[in-house]
Amino acid sequence: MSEKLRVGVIGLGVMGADHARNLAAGVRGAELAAISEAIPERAKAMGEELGVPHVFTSGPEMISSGEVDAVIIATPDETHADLVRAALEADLAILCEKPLAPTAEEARELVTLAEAKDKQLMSMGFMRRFDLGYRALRARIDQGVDGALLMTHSVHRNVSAYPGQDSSATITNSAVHEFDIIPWLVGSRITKVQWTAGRATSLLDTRHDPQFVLMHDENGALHTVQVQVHAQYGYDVRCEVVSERGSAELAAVPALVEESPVVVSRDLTRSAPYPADWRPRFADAYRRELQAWVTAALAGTSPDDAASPRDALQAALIAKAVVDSMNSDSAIVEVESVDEWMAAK
Ligand code: ISE
Repeated sequence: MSEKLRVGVIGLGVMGADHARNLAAGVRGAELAAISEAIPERAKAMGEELGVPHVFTSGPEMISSGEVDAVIIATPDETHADLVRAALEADLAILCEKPLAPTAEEARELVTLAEAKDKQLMSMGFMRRFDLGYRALRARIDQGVDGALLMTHSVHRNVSAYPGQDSSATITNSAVHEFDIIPWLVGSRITKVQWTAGRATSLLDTRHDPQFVLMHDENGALHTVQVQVHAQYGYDVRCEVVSERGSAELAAVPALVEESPVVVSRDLTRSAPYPADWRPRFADAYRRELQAWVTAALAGTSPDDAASPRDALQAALIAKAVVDSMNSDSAIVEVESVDEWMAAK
């Protein structure tokens, strides 16, 4: 491996373009060595904008080119599994945006492949683990300053729903972030879940919105998740941790300091902006995630804090159980443990 980690970004949609820009802006120990994008004009334009040495229109070609030590996979969801397989075979370090694979069966095969490697070089892009707010909540729970944990309450709202998706996508694409972060936060496995929904917004006819999920962990704590993908007013992620002697929550929308460093009070109103989507909200987390992944890859490992392929599979198994509950009249559904799922064939 050269002195710097030569990183290639595959897929230049919104997430891939952000990762490429972050790398070009400077991540210690890394260089943006290559980009790949199926739309040639987009690949060329970004190659010129960022001065990237190698521009590809095929991810597999980049992977086998010998020009990169590491890849970020940010292509459309259904292409992740094949690219992960190819990158694992080429012994590259991998940072893959969720999901790992379209089904839990395919994810099992990829986890097996990833874990068979001598070096664990693969992380999944569950960036909330690098958000300072979630990290502070986790540290507080670990220290036990508020006594035993009883409940958590999460809210996850998007401005407008992606077109062409149904109600289950709210669970597998959006709530899956809570299915990753809550067990990580509280250090306990989710054992059973129940989906429910009430009155739906009249502004969306492609899926039920909002939706509500109840989860139980193996310590008996209860976790509620309210997801609303067509909330209109702003991108809003909240989390409150309720313990015996107190409660702690993420501070209100971390001010979009660069764009709007002030809260304005005027005309009997105090107002602060909301981000339009998750990228400004988690911009700092994305940068920290990238830096941790690069530093670990240079040391021949992956960051302890990042979600592993096995963690991503566990979050997908929770999502699967929630969708089963949705499809069975809000039944309470047991969540398969990832260890049992891996052992079963
Ligand atoms: C999107 O795909 C993401 O991954 C965002 O982080 C999440 O907040 C949003 O709900 C998803 O649609």
